[in-house]
Amino acid sequence: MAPSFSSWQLMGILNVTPDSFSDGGRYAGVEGSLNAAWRMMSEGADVIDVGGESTRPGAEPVSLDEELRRVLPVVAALVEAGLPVSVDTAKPEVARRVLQAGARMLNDIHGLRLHPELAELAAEHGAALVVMHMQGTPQTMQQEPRYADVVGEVLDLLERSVRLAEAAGLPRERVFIDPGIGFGKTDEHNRELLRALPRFVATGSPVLLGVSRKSFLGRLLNQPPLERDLATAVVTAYAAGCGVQMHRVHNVRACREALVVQQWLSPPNCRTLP
Ligand code: HH2
Repeated sequence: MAPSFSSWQLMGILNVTPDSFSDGGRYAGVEGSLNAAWRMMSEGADVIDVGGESTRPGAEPVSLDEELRRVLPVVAALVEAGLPVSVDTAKPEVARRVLQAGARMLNDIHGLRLHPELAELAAEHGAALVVMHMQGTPQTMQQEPRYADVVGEVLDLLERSVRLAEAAGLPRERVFIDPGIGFGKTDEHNRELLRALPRFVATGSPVLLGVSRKSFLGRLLNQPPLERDLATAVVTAYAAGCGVQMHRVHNVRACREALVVQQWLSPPNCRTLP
């Protein structure tokens, strides 16, 4: 999917997992997933991100067979319905099969650190790729995250991921960088990264951000995950003002409304787009 720099894009989250932190077990079967995807599209989603393995802190990894069983039928149904599909996976075999089934984007939370071949697969299929930053793994990442300079270190690692992707044949404009909010970061790290979003945008790579319902918002507002949509929309509008292009969210409608108002308020040329 060619990213558009003229305005923002919304990625709707469709977790086909029993244990995701905010929407686990919510969409029963292919039919339920398809309905949820259609609803997000009607609310303004540009792409649906299907995930078959929860990445919440401490989540257990799932086997290849189980992830394929969860993800493939849903991807096939969404593609068949003509919907643009991204898949959140760390497994090259899952990536290969969903790309063959018609997915247009891969979302790699390990930023090619575990499996650089994901970039070749995306390039072969003309797909886009998200490279996210994470310190550690979902099992260990929140134990004691440490950085000397969180923004500089995250930018450096993402630049390495982008170079790997370019070497595999992906043009830079098809590689979204993502600071990985909540992945091996304290609340203070998250805040520093959010304040530094213009520096990520200034790299010239399209930027994707995932803050939806994350626990730093829960701690700030003392709210459970399903009550964090207003806070998510506020951060989303702020991020768009910094030039972030793609927003990965659960409540598409709330975020779209926030983005429409934000864009209406922004004078022409005030956004720090590359
Ligand atoms: N966050 C989650 C999962 N995948 N991918 C990218 N690129 N950026 C993110 O911030 C990101 C991501 C975690 O959120 P969610 O999918 O709602 O939960 P879970 O991992 O428990 O399924």
